[in-house]
Amino acid sequence: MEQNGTTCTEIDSKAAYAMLKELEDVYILIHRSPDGDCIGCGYALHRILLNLGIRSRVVCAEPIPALYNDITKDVTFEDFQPKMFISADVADRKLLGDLPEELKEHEILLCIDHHISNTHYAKNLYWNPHSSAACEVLFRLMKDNGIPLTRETALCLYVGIATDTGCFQFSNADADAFEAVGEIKRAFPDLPYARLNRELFVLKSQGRLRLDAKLMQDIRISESGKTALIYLPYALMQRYRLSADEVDGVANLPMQIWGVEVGITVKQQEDGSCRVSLRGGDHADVSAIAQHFGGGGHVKASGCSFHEGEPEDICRMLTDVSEEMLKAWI
Ligand SMILES: [Mn+2]
Repeated sequence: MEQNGTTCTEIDSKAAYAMLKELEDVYILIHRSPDGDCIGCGYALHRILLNLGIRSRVVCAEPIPALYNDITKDVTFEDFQPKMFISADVADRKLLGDLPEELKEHEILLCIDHHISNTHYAKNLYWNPHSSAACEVLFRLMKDNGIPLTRETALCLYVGIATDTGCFQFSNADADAFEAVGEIKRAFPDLPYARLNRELFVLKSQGRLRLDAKLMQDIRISESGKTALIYLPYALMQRYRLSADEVDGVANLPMQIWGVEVGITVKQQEDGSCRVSLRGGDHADVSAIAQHFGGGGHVKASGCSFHEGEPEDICRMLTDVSEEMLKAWI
């Protein structure tokens, strides 16, 4: 498959590992708005490369939330000058975000991913669009090549799979995902799984709790009761003094209502643009809504961005398209 003149080759786990072994001084790129999956996959790769005697660094355009401190302990090197680039959990080059220009343009040798919407921007792609998480794809690579789990990689992979399955509540939590996590837990039964689950999926700051209350009060539910939308103006984030990562997961709020099939979250950014997160219930394919607006993602979780337009108009367009598409789904 071709994109921008570069040919992308899909490779299997053996070829991917053969490629990893030949790397030298690597930048591991992960996506903007970093989540547990890209962080887990990036740092697990960092550990695997370390064991192969290869120097690497995980690079993200945006700061990695302190919430992930358990898995982001990396080994740093003096005079580290990257020569090669790989990417983890990045479906499209533009999702790398605002990286320095020379990093943005650099050839990416290998992408490890699980997004059906992957644009084949890398030279080689090792992926499985049926996998719950990029971390599950990496788990498969390790298993196929006899790379043993370590405490560090096990924790990274657990965090990634738990994150992308919404702590095993989304439909992507299939037998393969449970099997991977079963193996991880069997190999390292005493890792802090329970504490991490609570920290990643339950605990929130006081500001965040107040924001959730406000958003739930103002939630807009369509006449059919099937589309629910929350709009988060940038000023509201400031009022509650919230950082971008503190509002992570806010997109799951609309899905807490019985009967809602499409949950839409419109987040206004500092520059006035809007980032939209979409969540789907049993019948909806929200990647179709995202694609309609130039975005992409998974069937049950996807997103798109608007660089112009009034938030009110954006909210209305999204709701209208959702309601229209829902007619075909239910
Ligand atoms: Mn992912």
